[in-house]
Amino acid sequence: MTTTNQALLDWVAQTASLTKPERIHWCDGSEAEYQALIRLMLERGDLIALNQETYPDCYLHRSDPSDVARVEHLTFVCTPDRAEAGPNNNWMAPAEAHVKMDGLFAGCMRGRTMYVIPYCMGPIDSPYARCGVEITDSPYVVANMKLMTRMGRAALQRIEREGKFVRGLHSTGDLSPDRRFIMHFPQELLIQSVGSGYGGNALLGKKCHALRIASWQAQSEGWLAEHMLIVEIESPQGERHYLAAAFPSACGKTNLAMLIPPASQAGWKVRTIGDDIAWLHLDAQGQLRAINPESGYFGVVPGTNPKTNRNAFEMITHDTIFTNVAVTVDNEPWWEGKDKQRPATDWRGKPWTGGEGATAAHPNSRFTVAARQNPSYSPLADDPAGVPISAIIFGGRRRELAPLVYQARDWRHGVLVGASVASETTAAATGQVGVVRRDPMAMKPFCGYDFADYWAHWLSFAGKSTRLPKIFHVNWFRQDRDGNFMWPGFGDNLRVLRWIIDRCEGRAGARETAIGFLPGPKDMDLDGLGIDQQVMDSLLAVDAASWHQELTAIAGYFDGFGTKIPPALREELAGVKKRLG
Ligand code: OXD
Ligand code: MN
Repeated sequence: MTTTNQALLDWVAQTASLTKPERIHWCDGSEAEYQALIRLMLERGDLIALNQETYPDCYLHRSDPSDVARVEHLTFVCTPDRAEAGPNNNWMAPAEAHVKMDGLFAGCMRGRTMYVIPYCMGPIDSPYARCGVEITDSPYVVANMKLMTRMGRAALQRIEREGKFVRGLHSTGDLSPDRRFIMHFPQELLIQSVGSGYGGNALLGKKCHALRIASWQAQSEGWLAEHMLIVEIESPQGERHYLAAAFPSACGKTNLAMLIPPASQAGWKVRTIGDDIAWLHLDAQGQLRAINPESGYFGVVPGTNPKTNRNAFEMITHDTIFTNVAVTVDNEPWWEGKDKQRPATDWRGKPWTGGEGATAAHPNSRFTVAARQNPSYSPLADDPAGVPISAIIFGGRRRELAPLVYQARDWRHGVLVGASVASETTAAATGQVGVVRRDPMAMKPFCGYDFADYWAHWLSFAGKSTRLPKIFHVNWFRQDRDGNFMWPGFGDNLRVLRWIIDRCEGRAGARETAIGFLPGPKDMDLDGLGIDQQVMDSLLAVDAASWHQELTAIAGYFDGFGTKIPPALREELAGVKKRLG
């Protein structure tokens, strides 16, 4: 396979002369190609076959132990003007970054195969979809891209028709953390990543293209590229709604997107459109529509079991690549929260001995799987027109303060609600876990430009449509004084989604508070839940003193963006403060 696109041919030739691969392979995206890659990786020891009777076509990849998560401190946005990247991004001047990266890429593919992966983010015929080409020396990356994106021949044909594509150059290099960098050059539509094989750093269609570069493009073209799941909810009467929800990494987007209604919610159906990224466009009628640019899931494994996420549990019993899970004596994958078995080896392949605080599977161990394997997959994930969004939901992992659910007063207030999202950090990125940090719109690691400009862009939608989705905030993670979760979560989150839908339809009650609208005691269906009224009251309480502290923290955070902060956000903040009294 080769191409008629001269720019692509030139770039491949230049890259080959810099990186000096032994051979070049143009990926066609076929099943035969995927199987050949699997065989190659099995031979090289990059993959280990799991129990093929109980887990057919499932494989385990053990990464370098230093390469297990996104590396935010090594991720840069390289714009000519530092102010474009904003205080929310690490910045490097493009010329300096190019010199650094060229040095690291020089000769890095000697003895290796260079794979050229044309891919399409979004349904191949969608006007909202965008193409890219990733060049990599990692067969693991190619196999993952096959599961995660629409890649190969059809994507290349679209690139040849359109002429425009995002370029992504990746090499695992020598996997040294000292020579690991993830660089974005938004003006050049270019990504360069070296020294890591981990999903978020190496599958360049995902975070690098579909969020950082796409958010940049979306700003100038009038759309939104967001860290959001997209879920379809169908009532027993057949009424369908589509919700988009932004939660930080490893805060339950995959579980919410695949929710299984509990027995008490008979007749409700939930289907998944996407679990991580949404591209949102206004259509000619002013309706916000969403596509999922991905076609697979790169999900967190620990905690997955039939109670938390039966769909995911079933989906990963075949044709799945596991990364950094433990293994049982029967050669089955194992992770904390799976079942009562004891693993034989841990994620590094060492005999499992247990020990205080140790986990057998890495806390950020992952599954990679094609979306079509999900029992709750919605065929609308392939609809070129996307789905109409009724509500946008923001949320974070917060032990305290943030109530179970509240509704923003309007779009402008909703932008403040999104901009002030804070959440406890998780193992999805290297660094300390469990520390509350601001993660506006769950985009802290992914917004490709200055957050102040990004919020202004969000605010601008108010002037473009009168039919915008309603905006909500949820928090499934409130804990009592003994550290127990107060809300059951998982399937029962449907009760909250139903209140949200009913609010959108103007048929659910609410009480107005300083921070927005909250359900009153009778406004949510709690039948069969057996939750104490007192617990519900504290889940839905708005404590003025704590909120005053929060507002001060948000104002302080905004100060970090200087005079660029949109005045509307300051006004909204002042409004909440005034209402709190
Ligand atoms: C992810 C992440 O992998 O957000 O989706 O880290
Ligand atoms: Mn994510």
